[in-house]
Amino acid sequence: MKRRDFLKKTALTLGAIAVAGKEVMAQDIHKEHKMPGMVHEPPAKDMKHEMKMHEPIGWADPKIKVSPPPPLMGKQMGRVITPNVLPLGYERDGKVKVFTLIVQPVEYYILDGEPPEDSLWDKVHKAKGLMAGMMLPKKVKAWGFNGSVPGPTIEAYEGDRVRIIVKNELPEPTSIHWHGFEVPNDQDGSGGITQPPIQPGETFIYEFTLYQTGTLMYHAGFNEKKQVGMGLGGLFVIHPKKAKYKIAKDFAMLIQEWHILPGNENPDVTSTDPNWFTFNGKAAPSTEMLTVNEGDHVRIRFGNLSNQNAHPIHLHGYTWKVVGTEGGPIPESAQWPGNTIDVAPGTVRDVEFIAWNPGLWAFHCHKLHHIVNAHADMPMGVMPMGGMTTILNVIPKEGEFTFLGFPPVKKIKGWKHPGQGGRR
Ligand SMILES: [Cu+2]
Repeated sequence: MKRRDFLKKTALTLGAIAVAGKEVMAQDIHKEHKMPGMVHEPPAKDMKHEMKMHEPIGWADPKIKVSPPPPLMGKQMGRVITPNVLPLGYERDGKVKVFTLIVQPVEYYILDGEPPEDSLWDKVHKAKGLMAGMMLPKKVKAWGFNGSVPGPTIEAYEGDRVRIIVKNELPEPTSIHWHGFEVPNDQDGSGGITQPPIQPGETFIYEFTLYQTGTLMYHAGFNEKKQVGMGLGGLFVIHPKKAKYKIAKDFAMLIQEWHILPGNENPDVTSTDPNWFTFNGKAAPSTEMLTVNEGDHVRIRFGNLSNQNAHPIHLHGYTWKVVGTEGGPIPESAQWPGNTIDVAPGTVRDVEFIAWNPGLWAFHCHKLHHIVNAHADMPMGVMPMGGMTTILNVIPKEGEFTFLGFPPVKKIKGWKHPGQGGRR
C-alpha cells in the first residue's frame, strides 16, 4: 500500500470510529432525558394550527382568489387628477357614500421600459440608449388596492358620511389606517390597537363622517413596515363644501420608495437603502406628465408614504405658494413661497401657482440619487432621467408646441411677478 493510500484509509477508519462514538453518546443522552409527555412526543392535533402560523408566508396565497377591480374604479367626481392612477367611485346607501377597497397582491411595472415612440417622453428622453439596459421594464410583486399601486384616489366633500368596505385578499392579516383623519377611535384602523386585524379573506367596514378638508392619506395599519413598504397606500382628498376659488388642474402625487434588487421582483421591505423612487407608483420615463394650459390655476398635492426618506420636490420655472399640509389648508397670511418643498414621510404638502410660463418644466425630487433608475454597480456614463421625475407641460396659448422650439417665455397681461408665486 502506498503511503498516501494508507494515510487515507486510516483517516477514514478513524472518522468512522469518531462518528460511531458520537452516535453512542447521543443515544445515551437521549435515553437519559427521555420523559413521557415531553418534546419527544409528536405534536398534539390542536397544535397544528399554531405550527401553520410559523410557515413562511409569500406574496400571494394561491388559495385566495384575487378579485377583479370593482366597477367603480375610474368613475368619480373627477376633480383631482392622480397621474398613472385611477380614481375610485362610490355607490350611495341613503346619505352614505360607499367605497370598496380590495387589498390584494398586484403584479405591475414600476418602469414600463422605453417610452412609446414619438411620445413627448420619447422626445425629451434624449439620453436614452446611452446606458444599455437601464430602460428595461421593471416588474414588481407589490401589494395594492383594487389592482392599483398606489391605491385609487378617494374624493369626497367635507361633511360627507363615508363607508369604506375593505376586503383582505393578502396572505396575511391587515387593517387600513385613515392617516390624519379625526375619526372615532374604533375607526382609526390601527390593527391590534383599535381593532382586531382583518384576517385573510375577511371584510371589515369602516364608517365615519368627514369633518376636515384637504389632502389626506390611507395606508396599511398593521405590520406597517412591511405592508406600506409593499405599496399599501393611497390618497384621500376632502374638498371643502364651498371652494373659495376655482382650480383649473388639481393634481395629486403619492411619493413612495422601494428596494428591489436587479433581476428581482420582490421588494426588500427591511432595507434602509431604497433604490427605486416613484410618483404614483411609476418611475420616469413611465411617469405621466402633468399637462396644463398657460394661465391655468394649478394645484399639486404631495403625500409621502416612504418608509425612510423625505423628498425635496422641485419644480423648474415657477415660484409656488405652499397652501396646505396634512393638517389642511394654510391661512393665506401664513402661506409661503418656494420652488422646492421637502415632504417628510407621513406628511402632505399642497402647492399652487398660475401656469404663466409655457414650456416643458422638469419636476423632480432633488435628492439626485432619487432621479435615476436601476441602481447597481456599473460604469458611470450618462444616466437617463428616472425615479421621481416628471414634467410639467404648460401648453402656450398661442403657437403650436414644438420640441426645443416653443415660443419665448412671455408674461400674462397684467401679471406682476409676485416673487412669491401662487395665485394673484
Ligand atoms: Cu427623493
